[in-house]
Amino acid sequence: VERTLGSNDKIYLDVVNSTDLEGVTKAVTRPIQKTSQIMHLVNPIIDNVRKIGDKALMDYTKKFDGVDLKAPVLEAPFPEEYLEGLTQEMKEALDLSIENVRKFHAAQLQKKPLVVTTQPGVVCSRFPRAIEKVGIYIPGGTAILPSTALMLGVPAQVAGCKEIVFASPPRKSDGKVSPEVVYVAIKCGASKIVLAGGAQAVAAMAYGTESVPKVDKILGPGNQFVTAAKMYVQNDTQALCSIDMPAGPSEVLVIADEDADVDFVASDLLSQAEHGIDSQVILVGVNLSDKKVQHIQEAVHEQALALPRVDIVRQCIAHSTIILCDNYPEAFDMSNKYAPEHLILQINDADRYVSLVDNAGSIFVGSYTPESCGDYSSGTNHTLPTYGYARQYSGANTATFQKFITAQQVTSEGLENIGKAVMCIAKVEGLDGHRNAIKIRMSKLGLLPKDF
Ligand code: HSO
Ligand code: ZN
Repeated sequence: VERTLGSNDKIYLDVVNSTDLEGVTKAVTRPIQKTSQIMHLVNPIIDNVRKIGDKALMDYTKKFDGVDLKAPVLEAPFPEEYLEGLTQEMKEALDLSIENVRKFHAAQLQKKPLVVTTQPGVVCSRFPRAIEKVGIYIPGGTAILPSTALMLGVPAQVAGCKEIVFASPPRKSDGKVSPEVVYVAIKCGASKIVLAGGAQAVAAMAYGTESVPKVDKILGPGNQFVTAAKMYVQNDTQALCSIDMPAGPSEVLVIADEDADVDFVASDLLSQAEHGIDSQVILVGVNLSDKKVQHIQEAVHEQALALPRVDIVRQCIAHSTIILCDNYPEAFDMSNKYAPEHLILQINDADRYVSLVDNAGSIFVGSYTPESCGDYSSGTNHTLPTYGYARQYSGANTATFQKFITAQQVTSEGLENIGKAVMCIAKVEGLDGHRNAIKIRMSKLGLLPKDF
């Protein structure tokens, strides 16, 4: 069977051998982020919202979203009419997902205080405190994303954030946000929904306006304008605002072997591909026969044609690749180098291989664990590091909404144990004030060593 390369009519992936270094490099290279290039468009928006406040925010909503609002913020308790159209079935689906995400994230809360006696008389401790005010951005655009609202809203509530603010661009049709997002806002105890999107929504939450509270941290995915605005505000000491993580297009890497179900593999590749034309989709095959590769290609093509977002999928698959490896360690090595946001293992005894994973946002283990489960309902978070940042970032979790404070208590006995070391290091640093703070105490206690 001839290997099929991408063609115009068939929705096929490119196929490269792992020994084809150029082909592999092309397959795993992420698109260049244009954040710095669009800063000049984002800067004036941020400035205006910062200086003028609500009026600027509403002007941008009119300009970019085509909605003429009377007020830019919806306050809790949210009016009943905003839940219009929400079915019982949808409520139950959201309830189940919210509960699973709540369970998993509540289990991440530190139960016992962390207290360590490092030396007799020297007690160190660490305890979490919730970040007081958080802003959660929920994108509008080609798909409504109540799942993003719950993936960030639930952990914020679990962590104990005092104020949770949602922001999402209003719909052109009626100037509202989707009832699913409003429902999640109620379930998470959000106090406000800012009816705005883009850089203007980020600026409003970072600096505050007459009706938008200034928050301490902004989270959530968004387009390049949202990302650029988040990058800007996290570097502005006037905003004093942190962000979740750098964001790039969503991505999946599937590792499959000869026993994998071709329909399952194809469905996982496509569920990622439908996110956007810039999504990254990679299949790493372990010892796949030519016939298997061909069957996967056909399954991708057949399933893609049946998807409403086939046009997006076609463009994404056009730059997606199957990389053929000879063995499992090679496949995992490839995956660790790429550091995918999502890693799906459709291989025999998949759970035995999890220990080989060093870099990934979240792992989907075994053939009955599609990414969709984690995207919505299993309990893990779907806000994950993209763009290779899985090397150093974790996905959103309960600690994302907390900071940790440390404390120490030193007794006279403790001072006797560490005082000399402190004075010694302070001396080499030329910081006599530091040295003195120890010396004064030790000499009052009659503990000062002769040579000090
Ligand atoms: N896979 C996306 C999350 C998502 N999927 C939202 C569906 N809705 C990024 O992790
Ligand atoms: Zn998804």
